[in-house]
Amino acid sequence: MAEKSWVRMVTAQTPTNIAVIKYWGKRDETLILPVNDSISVTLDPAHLCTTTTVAVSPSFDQDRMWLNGKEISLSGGRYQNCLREIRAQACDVEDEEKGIKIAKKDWENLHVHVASYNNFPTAAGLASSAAGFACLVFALAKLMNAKEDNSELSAIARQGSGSACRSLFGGFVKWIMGKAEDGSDSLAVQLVDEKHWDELVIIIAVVSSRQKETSSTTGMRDSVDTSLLLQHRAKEVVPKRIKQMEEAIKNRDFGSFAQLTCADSNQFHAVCLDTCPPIFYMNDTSHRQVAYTFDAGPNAVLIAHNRKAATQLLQKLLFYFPPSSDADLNSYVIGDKSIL
Ligand code: 2P0
Repeated sequence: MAEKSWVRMVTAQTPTNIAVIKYWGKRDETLILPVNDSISVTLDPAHLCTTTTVAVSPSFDQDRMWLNGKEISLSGGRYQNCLREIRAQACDVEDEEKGIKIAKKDWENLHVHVASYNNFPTAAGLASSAAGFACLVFALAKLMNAKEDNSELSAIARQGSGSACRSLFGGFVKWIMGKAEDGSDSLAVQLVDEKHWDELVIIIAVVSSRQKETSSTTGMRDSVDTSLLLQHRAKEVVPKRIKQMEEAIKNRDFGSFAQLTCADSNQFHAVCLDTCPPIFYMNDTSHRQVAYTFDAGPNAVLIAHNRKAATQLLQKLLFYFPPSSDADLNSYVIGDKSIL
């Protein structure tokens, strides 16, 4: 390695994803292994994404991270697991332009600094951890010249936050729950890319950007411990639904797609109600929306068939819930899959 003055930096941008067949419940809390497969659609990075810059320098004496400009601790197990796993994959780096040479074995003693920004509310049920951990792992992989493909990286991002594994790909993505005890086969695969169904338009009606009261981690732990409906859902319902959803996506069958998406959102919230103590992710405004799918927060994710349908829907939403006159409804975020 050369002298102490150099810094190597990489910046990456990763969009969030919205599940249409939901992940809810872990069979292993440390490795973050789910009780069922899930399927999501990755949003347009222009609207909901995390931008992360990672830097390495021999002058850094510890790993540090800033989220939206505020320093956060990296001591938690999830960050530590991601950092350890990605360091294990680090390779030689040679940047001739800057005169930087890092040997594989040097990575053990080098520290990283991470600066990450979300362009949307953090932890309001808009999957900020999904974009965040996916982006962190992807950026570190580039920084450290790791050779893993996106599916292999997804298995590392999964250990930061389950839903993060699905943000390593655009288009429609499946997180395969896997069978292995070490979690090596619990990873994401792309079902179809963003061009396959590019007329779909996703509208997110932000009814609250406040931090949610029950974190997904705590909520799903309580559901696994107490909800019988969750057991039934994971074993009987989701496996069939995954097959039907894959078929609907492949055939661009909007009727089946919408029916499955709504049914799965409803069942996910039914599991939350079946949990002891019950979890309420939707508020009164959410119930007044014409909703397609709700995540672990009150915001409605509406998926329109095409631009024309989206325009009509947005006109109605703006008429009935104008952002300025309803304090509980702040804004609409429009994700146009066609420009993913
Ligand atoms: C999903 N959600 O499939 C489901 C639907 C929320 C409702 O994945 O504990 O933040 O970090 O693995 O990934 C949110 O859970 O939870 C989530 P952890 P995560 O998108």
